[in-house]
Amino acid sequence: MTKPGAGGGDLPDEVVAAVRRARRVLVLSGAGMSAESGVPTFRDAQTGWWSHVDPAALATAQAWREDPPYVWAWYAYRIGLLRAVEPHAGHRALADLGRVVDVTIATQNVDDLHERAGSAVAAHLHGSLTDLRCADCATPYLGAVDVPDEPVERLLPPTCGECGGDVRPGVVWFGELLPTEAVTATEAAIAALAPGDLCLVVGTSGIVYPAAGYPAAALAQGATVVEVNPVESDVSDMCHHVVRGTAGAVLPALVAARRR
Ligand code: BV8
Ligand code: ZN
Repeated sequence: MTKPGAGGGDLPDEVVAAVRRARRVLVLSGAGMSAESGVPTFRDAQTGWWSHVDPAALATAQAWREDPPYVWAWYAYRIGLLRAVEPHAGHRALADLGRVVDVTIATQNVDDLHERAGSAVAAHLHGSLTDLRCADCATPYLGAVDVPDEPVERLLPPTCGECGGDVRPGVVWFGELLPTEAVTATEAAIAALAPGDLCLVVGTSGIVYPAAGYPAAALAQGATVVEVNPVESDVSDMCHHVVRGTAGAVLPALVAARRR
């Protein structure tokens, strides 16, 4: 069922055939999709300043309640990082594919790299880093965000203009519900899949639910499920094919092979 594959070069024939015949493509992307743009993944060793923290321990409402400046410092650092990075060839390949076939992207990522490459994103399942809002009254915060040049241990979050509350990132923390519109859009995209369509599972460890359950739902619709990930994940075994390579190498090769 699963086939090793190298970087972008020798894609399994069945994977090329699958992308050629698909009328609809659902892309389920995770942090590995952004890795080659320079955005650290969630569970690979955290690079730099935050190598001493467990992101999952910081991405909780409890951590925020206990120490908003500590949690905000981490998100401000990530907002600053995002300002300095660009989409890579894999993001652009998906945008190219979306111009010739019906591509729906449901991402766990809180960055805007798919959009900046030209893709429409149907669902940000875990929210968006730069959708800031008041933690108390939920008023969107559109003001300036000071980002330290160097990561700092603590940083006062911006203040809500309506109620004076702390401003929080618009991401979904562990224990929080996913945005209804994101779940609805993803479930509708899965329901629209038919045999012969394709689900690309790109750069996710397949650990976080309910997002990690979507590849199985696509499989149940009869879609061909293909994983693009340099290493095995928790969803590899359920995929029809796996291409052991990076998003930045495999996706351009896959989209180019479709054209041939
Ligand atoms: C919820 C935003 C209701 C914040 C994140 C069953 C059902 C429902 C919920 C649960 C359940 N069981 C447990 C739960 C609770 C929890 C959960 O799933 N816990 C896990 C740890 C077991 N889920 C929730 O709390 C969700 N809420 O369901 O509400 C509820 C509530 C309580 C109890 C029950 C129900 C909310 C989850 C959202 C959490 N927020 N992020 C932020 O960004 O700071 S999750 C976080 O992990 C990121 O968003 C990330 O996207 C996500 C998943 O990680 P991945 O994207 O997979 O990234 P990771 O680093 O893990 O892996 C990277 C992969 O890329 C690797 O495989 C690597 O090999 C690969 N890679 C590396 N380089 C490349 C590459 N691939 C390709 N190319 C490369 N170059
Ligand atoms: Zn407020």
